[in-house]
Amino acid sequence: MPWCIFITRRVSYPLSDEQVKGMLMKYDKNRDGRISKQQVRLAFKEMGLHFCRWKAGKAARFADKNGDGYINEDEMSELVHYASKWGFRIY
Ligand SMILES: [Ca+2]
Repeated sequence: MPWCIFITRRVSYPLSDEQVKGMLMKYDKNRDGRISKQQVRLAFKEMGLHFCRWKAGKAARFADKNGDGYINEDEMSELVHYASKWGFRIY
């Protein structure tokens, strides 16, 4: 089954895993080194990527290895890896 994904804005510059993580970490407003699943969705949306809600939730659950409801820096690596499988190109 194809991923339900809408690319609304062209990302015209190459992004490394670290840059994507950096963009996600901007949403870590209280700087505790982790972001909520809701913030992950917001981050991808502002990067020009829209996922159907349950798909984004599935990705966040996949990445949230310790099940605390937040994505920390280690788990973010999983998320970036998972995102690349959606056809979100990371150079
Ligand atoms: Ca977690």
